[in-house]
Amino acid sequence: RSLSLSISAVSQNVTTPESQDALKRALAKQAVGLVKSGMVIGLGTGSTASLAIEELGKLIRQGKLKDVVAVGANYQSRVLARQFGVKTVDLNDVNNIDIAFDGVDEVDFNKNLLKGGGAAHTMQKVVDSVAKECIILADQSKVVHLLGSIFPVPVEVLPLAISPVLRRLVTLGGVPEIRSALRKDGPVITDLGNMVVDVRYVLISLSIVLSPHFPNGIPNPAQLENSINMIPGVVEMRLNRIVSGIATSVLVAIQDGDNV
Ligand code: ABF
Repeated sequence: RSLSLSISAVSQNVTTPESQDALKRALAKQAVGLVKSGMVIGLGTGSTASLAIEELGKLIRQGKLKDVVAVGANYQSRVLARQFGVKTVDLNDVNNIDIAFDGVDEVDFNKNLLKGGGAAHTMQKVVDSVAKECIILADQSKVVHLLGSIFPVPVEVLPLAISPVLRRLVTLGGVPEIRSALRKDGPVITDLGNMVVDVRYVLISLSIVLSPHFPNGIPNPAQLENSINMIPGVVEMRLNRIVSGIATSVLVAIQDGDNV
């Protein structure tokens, strides 16, 4: 199994669930190997970031790392950190974060990120943006030419503003859908008390039928991010998951023999 420090070619999307788990574990170990004693670490969410928290805990328990504290981006990462013996502090208690680790749903070749599958993207973006170095952990299935190829764009919205925001998202060419809880008995509510709207761009998809050469996805993520963030009721610009310009490096795990 090999690890690459940069994105250099095309994802083949051939990862099986078992090999994907192994790639995530390899990413977690590689990332945690960068931590030094005394550092403040930012902890993201999702299965890959969770493995990094577990691996960080192992090094601390083995005495290989001392005086490391961590800032969790949400309840899940803070609970996991305690479970694995990583001391947590509040973001407001530290002056800076040395390294933040975070997962991703899609990453393009310009390090644009599509995040928010776990509805924790708001604080993830704050924590990632405070860090001197933000390392995004991506197995090869996450690499795309254009963001939005697979996942919709999540937008965190003030509950009392949900209807006008939905209308504005439609005028921007999207097909918005309020994210429901698993058992469909209500909307997903974020750690911050807001709702999440997942937006698909059907016109872009339809254009594939009309012209097979038209790219599938969002051609200009930064522009779309800005447009969405201008909508009153979208919880400021850090609440959608297209996080342009934050990742300082992307670790991509590649299965031996695959071309990514
Ligand atoms: C978080 O976890 C989210 O922003 C993203 O949606 C997800 C990544 O998933 P995983 O690491 O479980 O594949 O980082």
